[in-house]
Amino acid sequence: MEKIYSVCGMCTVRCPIMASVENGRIRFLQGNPHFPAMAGSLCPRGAAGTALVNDDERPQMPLIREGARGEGRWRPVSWDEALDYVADRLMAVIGTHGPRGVALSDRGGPFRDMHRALLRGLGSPNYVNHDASCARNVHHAHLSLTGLGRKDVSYDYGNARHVVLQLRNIFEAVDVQEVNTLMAALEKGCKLTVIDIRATVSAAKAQQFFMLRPGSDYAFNLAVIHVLLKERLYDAAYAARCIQDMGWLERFVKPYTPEWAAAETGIAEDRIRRFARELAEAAPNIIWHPGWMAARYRHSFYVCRTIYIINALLGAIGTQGGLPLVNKPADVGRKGLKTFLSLYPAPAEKRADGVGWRYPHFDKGPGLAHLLYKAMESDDPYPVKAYIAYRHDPLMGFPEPERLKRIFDRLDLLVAVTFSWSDTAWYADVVLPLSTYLERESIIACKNALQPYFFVRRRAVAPCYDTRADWQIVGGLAQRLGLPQLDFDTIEDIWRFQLEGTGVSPDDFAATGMVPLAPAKIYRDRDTIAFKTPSNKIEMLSSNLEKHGIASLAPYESPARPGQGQFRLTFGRCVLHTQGHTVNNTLLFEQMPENVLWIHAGAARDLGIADGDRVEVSQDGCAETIRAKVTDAIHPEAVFVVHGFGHTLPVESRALGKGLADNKFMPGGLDIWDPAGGAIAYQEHFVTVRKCR
Ligand SMILES: Nc1nc2c(c(=O)[nH]1)N[C@H]1C(S)=C(S)[C@@H](COP(=O)(O)OP(=O)(O)OC[C@H]3O[C@@H](n4cnc5c(=O)[nH]c(N)nc54)[C@H](O)[C@@H]3O)O[C@H]1N2
Ligand SMILES: Nc1nc2c(c(=O)[nH]1)N[C@H]1C(S)=C(S)[C@@H](COP(=O)(O)OP(=O)(O)OC[C@H]3O[C@@H](n4cnc5c(=O)[nH]c(N)nc54)[C@H](O)[C@@H]3O)O[C@H]1N2
Ligand code: SF4
Ligand SMILES: [Mo]
Repeated sequence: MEKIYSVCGMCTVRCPIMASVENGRIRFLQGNPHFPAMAGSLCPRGAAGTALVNDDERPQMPLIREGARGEGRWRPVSWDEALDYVADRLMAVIGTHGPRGVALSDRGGPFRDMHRALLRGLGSPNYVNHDASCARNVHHAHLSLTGLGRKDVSYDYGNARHVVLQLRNIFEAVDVQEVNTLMAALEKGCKLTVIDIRATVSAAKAQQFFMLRPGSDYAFNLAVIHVLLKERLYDAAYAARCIQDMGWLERFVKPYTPEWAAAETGIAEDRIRRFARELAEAAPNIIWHPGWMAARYRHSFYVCRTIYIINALLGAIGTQGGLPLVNKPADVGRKGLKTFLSLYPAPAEKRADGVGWRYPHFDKGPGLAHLLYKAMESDDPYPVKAYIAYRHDPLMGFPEPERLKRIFDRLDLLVAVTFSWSDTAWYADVVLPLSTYLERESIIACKNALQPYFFVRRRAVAPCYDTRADWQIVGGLAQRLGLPQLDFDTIEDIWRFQLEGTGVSPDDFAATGMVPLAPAKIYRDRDTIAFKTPSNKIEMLSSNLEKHGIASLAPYESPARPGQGQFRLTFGRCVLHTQGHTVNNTLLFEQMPENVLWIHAGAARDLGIADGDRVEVSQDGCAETIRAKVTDAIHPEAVFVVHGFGHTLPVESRALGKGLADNKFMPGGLDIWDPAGGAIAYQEHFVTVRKCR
């Protein structure tokens, strides 16, 4: 049996995997055994990869729209015809509106270099990724304190003594290596505290669980800072060396006492005090996770920022057993991959989403997708008329799908590059079907880590339909658009281009699927770290934010309470599905065909709702039905669903009509976002629930 080392593609974590292949068929998928933290394991979605390959309800050949947008009448075409069609229309848009009239969005991650270079080669600045719907607040919070990105630090669970999860459900929103490392740490005596509005699987594994009133996290965190400063529990030597504006912070948190926070959060003041003291005992080996899907409230940025502040006060940032800095190739004396972006100059044009000029405090890299959509809606600052959704489903991932459709109606060209059907692909003019991750190879990527490494996805089996790998799709477009540097004959040519000067050859990946760039993990000396802020220190008062009129910490505002008979609509992940794109997977559908509505037992009793009843969730004329899960494990002000259900596409026979789509209950949601962190505030919406008759 042949062993192929590759990379899982069932979610964006991209775990290293090993596929056992016999006679061109995959017999078994498992974690790559050369990564000790994988321990050979995969999560259920990773194990269900074969069902994705065998799925005959995914796009199987290039398609061009015949009827109206979203009508679902398609003309199957050859790759040549599809690529000619897209290239011709892109050139037409560029002819009328200039290169800036073209935009591309993707899902972020390590395999973006070629399609980003395609957009740059055309001369457009309008690359965005999905992050405004996910972790942008976390990223900007870290940037404002340390000048470093969210991924410039790692979480050293293996050496931690106390881990805090707030807005983070590690044991269901899974990264396999993280789960395994944290489990091993817990077995060794590391303490776990969970702060959530629901008792999750992570909460069940914790020694301590705080069930907060939804949206009151900022109050909780301010009170913890208050105690750390008042009782002098912070790491004074670290603060003197690395932190700026401690006096200001102390004045800011003075009114935010645990007594005050108790009324806001519902957590007793002595529990908050005791918790702060416990953290200080374990410092600096603590990790208060800054959150991942923190696009929830208008002030979520400040939740993330206070989390990083607490990590800093306890001396954990840059520290072994805390949040040590990752190493990039140059940090370990190695040359990084040659990038395709370097083939073309960065466009001088202003971005359509206003990031970098209208909003100078945001990181320009991936922009903010909702602001791009608003530019498409208004032609302000200029028209954007062609849009490639590359591995991105904004019609499910952003609020207000009907408004977004009207926005997309203003485009001359909407292209979806995807391996599964999605609401966006269904609404597109052209679908360019990507081979599944087991049927395609990727460009080489670099993982910045304590021990950084290069890794690559290899094709385990040949594509079963007329689908293509990214490099073939991008190359085919590039060749037609006058960018021959991006058109390669073979993937090996691409790998050789990327590896130039690194001392690594494509063959070096055969043995384990990766090439380490350092002999072991390297922890940098936390006392010599120069942070990337203007002051080189961790800035409590962010010079970048303050310069642009944004408060480093905003005064606390109490979250709105739901009206009579209403609930705040909250959502998250489950271990069996990835966002909206696995519901139709035969194996995963069998395990979990629909989502349920978590509702507090007391509230349910008042409404006459019993566990398992069908209920109607409604809001201003929008209504959907779903089964109720009646439980004490959720805060009474909230209802909760797993995101990604309520599919409406006739091509997905299994997913069709199962469960409820949370994104439909967010009126005006494209305009409700966090001005300091940039992300959408998805949880500022309320619904009414009643039992179905
Ligand atoms: N199985 C699986 N794993 C995944 C994914 C997946 O789709 N499926 N997706 C990946 C992606 S893209 C992401 S972004 C991550 C997300 O990873 P996480 O952010 O950890 O996951 P979520 O379930 O979105 O949210 C975490 C928790 O926030 C809680 N929460 C909601 N509102 C509040 C609040 O006001 N206060 C507090 N304290 N908690 C609140 C929810 O109850 C939930 O338990 O997961 C990644 N991993
Ligand atoms: N209401 C609500 N909205 C949310 C969330 C929520 O919980 N509730 N969660 C938010 C979060 S955390 C995130 S990350 C976003 C996720 O939303 P998106 O960023 O859109 O990401 P996905 O749904 O994971 O994938 C998008 C599409 O890409 C396709 N695809 C998957 N892998 C690949 C690949 O390797 N290549 C290509 N070309 N296509 C691929 C999938 O089939 C899917 O159709 O949604 C956000 N929006
Ligand atoms: S967490 Fe699961 S689905 Fe995501 S990459 Fe890892 S194995 Fe695959
Ligand atoms: Mo996400």
